[in-house]
Amino acid sequence: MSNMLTTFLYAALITPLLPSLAEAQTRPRGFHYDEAKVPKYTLPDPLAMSNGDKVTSAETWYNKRRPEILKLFETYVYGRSPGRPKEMTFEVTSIDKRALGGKAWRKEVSVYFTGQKGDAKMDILIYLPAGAKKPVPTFLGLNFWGNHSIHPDPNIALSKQWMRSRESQGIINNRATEKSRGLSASRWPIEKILERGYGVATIYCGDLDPDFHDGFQNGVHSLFYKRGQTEPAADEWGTIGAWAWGLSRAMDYLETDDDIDHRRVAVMGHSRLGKTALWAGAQDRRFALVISNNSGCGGAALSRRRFGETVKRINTSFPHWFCGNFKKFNDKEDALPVDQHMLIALIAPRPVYVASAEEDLWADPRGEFLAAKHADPVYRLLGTDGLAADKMPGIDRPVISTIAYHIRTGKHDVTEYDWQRYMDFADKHFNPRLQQQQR
Ligand code: GTR
Repeated sequence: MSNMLTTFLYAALITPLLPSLAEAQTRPRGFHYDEAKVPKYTLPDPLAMSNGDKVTSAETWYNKRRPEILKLFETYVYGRSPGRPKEMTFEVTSIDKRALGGKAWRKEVSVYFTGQKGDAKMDILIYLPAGAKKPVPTFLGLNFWGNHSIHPDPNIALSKQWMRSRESQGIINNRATEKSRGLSASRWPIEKILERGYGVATIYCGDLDPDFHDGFQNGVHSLFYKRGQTEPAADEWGTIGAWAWGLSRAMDYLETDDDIDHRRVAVMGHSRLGKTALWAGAQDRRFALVISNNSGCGGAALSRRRFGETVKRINTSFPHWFCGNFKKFNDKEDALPVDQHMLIALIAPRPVYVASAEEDLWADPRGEFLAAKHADPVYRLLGTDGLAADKMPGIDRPVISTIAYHIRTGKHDVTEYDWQRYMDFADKHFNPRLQQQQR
């Protein structure tokens, strides 16, 4: 075929298909993307006990209702997780005080879950601003493609863990190669974060549990099986539970590191790892601030709206993410004893940021906003300003109160715009005095 003919055929036949292909990826067919199709629903009241008693004091919230909601999420959504293993140890495996051209300190730390050097470990990569007065407030988050993917820095140890192959980006036969360095760098603007005085700590999620369903044989689950147990019980942790558990174990380390201000650690995550950040922040009050970036179904979005991704769909595509009991709510969202606004409420009164993207309808931006909004009564009961917006704000108009929210232009991703807002938010809540001076 002549080149001209090929070009003509491509333009005539293929090009018109491209937007719909892209759309098919971000908006799978057979799901609702239309507000008019959202069914009528009633949300459980975060401030009413399961027996109907109203919660009117902070004391009752902390002593009764919060534990009740936490238990419901453990039993029906993410599963129960173990605590910190007694034998766990840490080892600083590298430290460079002249990293990134002198701008940063880079550390790598291995966390051995059983105290034995071997595969039952995770590796934390840490960057701290070189000139900063230590200890430094820090963003902690899991990454999708290995620590070496967040920056082209050739000195980050290359992950040896299983990861999904992506040949074009240097992940061959489920293993990272040199070519995959920096592959997610656009999602981690390290220099910008360091310039604003924050540190970054990150771990590859696959160190905790590789993201495919193998019946929970790989990953950390099997370290905790009772004699004869071969998989988690229906109310025990799935993969998101294991990832969130890893964030708490990273916090165990951060508490021992004098360079890091462990009272000002923000836990952050995108998409499935945003669901994870919320669950980690909900369970572990050592996280001073929580950020959910485009977390969608099973994250910040209300399940009862069934807008975009649904409970049934997520349990079918990712049978390993949630606990076995969550599958009972496939097509039965109204029977859930919780909805995702109550997950956000568990974080109260600590600052929480929920962020959406305009084109990310699969994650239901309005459902994410509404969950943040319906957590507001709990935040107010506990004496904060909650979410300072009655209606969903316009595109690129962030609302920065104790609950913060934005919907930005663009697609499902983490962008520098998102990070700049998270740092504004952290400045406000971590450095109130600095903020006053700047005004
Ligand atoms: C999608 C999934 C979403 C979201 C996303 C991601 O396939 O349906 O819930 O988690 O993956 O993590 O990128």
